[in-house]
Amino acid sequence: MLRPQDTSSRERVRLDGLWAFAFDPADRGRAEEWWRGELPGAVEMPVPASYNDVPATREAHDHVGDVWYQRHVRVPARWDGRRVVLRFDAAAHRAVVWWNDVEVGRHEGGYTPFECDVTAHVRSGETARVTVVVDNRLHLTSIPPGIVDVLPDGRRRQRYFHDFFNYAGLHRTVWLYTTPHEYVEDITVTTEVTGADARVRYRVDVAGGRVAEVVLRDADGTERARAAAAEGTLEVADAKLWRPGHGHLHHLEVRTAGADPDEYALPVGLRDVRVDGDRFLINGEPFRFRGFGKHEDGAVRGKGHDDVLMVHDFALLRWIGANSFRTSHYPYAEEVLEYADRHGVVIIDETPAVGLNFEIAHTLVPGDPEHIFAAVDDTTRAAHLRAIRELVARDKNHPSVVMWSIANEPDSARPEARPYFEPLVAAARAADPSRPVCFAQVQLPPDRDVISDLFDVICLNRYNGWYVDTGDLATAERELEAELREWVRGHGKPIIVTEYGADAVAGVRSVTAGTWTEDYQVELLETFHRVFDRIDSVVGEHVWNFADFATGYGVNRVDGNKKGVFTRDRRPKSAAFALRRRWRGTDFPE
Ligand code: BDP
Repeated sequence: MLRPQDTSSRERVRLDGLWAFAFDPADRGRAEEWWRGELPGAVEMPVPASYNDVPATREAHDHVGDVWYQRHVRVPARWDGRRVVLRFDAAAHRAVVWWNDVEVGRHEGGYTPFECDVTAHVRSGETARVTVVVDNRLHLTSIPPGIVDVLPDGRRRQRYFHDFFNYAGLHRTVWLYTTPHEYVEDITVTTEVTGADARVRYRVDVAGGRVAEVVLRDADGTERARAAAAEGTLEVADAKLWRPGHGHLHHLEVRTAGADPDEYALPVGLRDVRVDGDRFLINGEPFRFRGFGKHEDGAVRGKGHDDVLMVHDFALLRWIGANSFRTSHYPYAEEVLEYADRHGVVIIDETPAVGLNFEIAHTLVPGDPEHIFAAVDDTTRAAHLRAIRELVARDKNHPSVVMWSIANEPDSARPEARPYFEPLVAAARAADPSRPVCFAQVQLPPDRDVISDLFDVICLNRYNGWYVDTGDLATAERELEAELREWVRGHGKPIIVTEYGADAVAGVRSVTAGTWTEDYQVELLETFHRVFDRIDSVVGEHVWNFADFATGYGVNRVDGNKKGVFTRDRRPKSAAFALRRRWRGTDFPE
């Protein structure tokens, strides 16, 4: 799915800013057809943002159910006769959209975009009313899963099995954009590198028309290859490659034929990714992942995309010497991927399939199903499949994305996990044969895990010294090493430890390094690093987490999860300096 662009044939307008907004805790809006007029009792709400923390009330923070957004949109008169599309970069978790009185689209899945073609409803020059209802409820049929309880006093309470706050709303930009009626619908590019040469395989889908030309240009505008077909291979001799730390981009310029041609310019990084034995290769060179699991999370705006925080986070990644991160536990804003493309930051791109596990959830009540696979059904699996396909459809052309992670910490010990995951892995491979596929596995030794052999890279979330052998780093070191060696023996694949860490409240220090101190966090990370450095197959270390982040209520959470190496407002804890000493000055370029 292509991102909106301004080109000679296309124009886009951002509909960000303050929208009219109403909570709908009693589900009145759909029955009363609120889209037909002004929202009752509306307040103003910024877009993009999570709505939860903006109004400063407990009800807003804990809201479970529908909320309504509305604004008026003036369609420029010069758009007369064009195709007009309303696009939501994200609506968490499901939305219905009306253009004036007409429903124009609906979508489920809070972290991937959707589009509503409104051409038939637009009168250029008119002012239209756009209304969106956004439902934040998580059910056993959704990804991520959850359960909504109705309490004796009539309130709803949302339970979920993942460890970050269920922020909701219009988290990313809303666009109105135009294209010609015959337009470039999609482009798929895969790249291969052989020595100094690169090959670009491309496919262009044109709605209602055909391709006139495809030109690959280097960053300075030099033409490197050209073709006139919708599908083909472009050879680039002596190519300037995209490499970790060097986000060199070419552009594939596509023009359609006809009297009203469409133009689109796709950024392309010339690189390739391969797993060979226990090595992870980028352009044939072994790559070692150093970085974090992150979150889209900030004070007040929650999961609302913010360029300021994004650029600062990338600056901190550079400061600390990280070369990569995982989009734990959902697809991040496309701005983030584009930034990573331009700056050579490597990404493991994850679906929102987090919390498919009752063993680690602390929110179960009597009467709940015994395990997750007894709770979810074909609808859940269809939602998971859609999440994989939508992730690949959105992100397939980003050179920064080197691997798909199709789930975080599912219950991979249950025999039912295998029939659940087999078709999903196959679907991920079918959607993109060019990248390895993984999932992040929770604290289970190889002999208890029933799905890891389906994947290309062993990604392990390990909490030795924290949830296991709390406070005892000597045992943690011994057991971690023994377990990793079992993985090496059993699978012979590259291993990335995709999570390890300890909670630390910034400012709490101790010479005896007790749990929750900055000092224990440093010692725990150093313990893991000693083990990693003794095992060749460990090709990656992603600390949990880049920054402190908001969670639901919990007796083991102090104003959220404190495993950040930076605080929520991005101040370094001692661990940040320790990581910087380890990571800087190695192979990460200045
Ligand atoms: C892991 C999860 C992650 C949590 C982390 C923790 O993958 O989302 O935040 O544990 O408990 O199980 O800090």
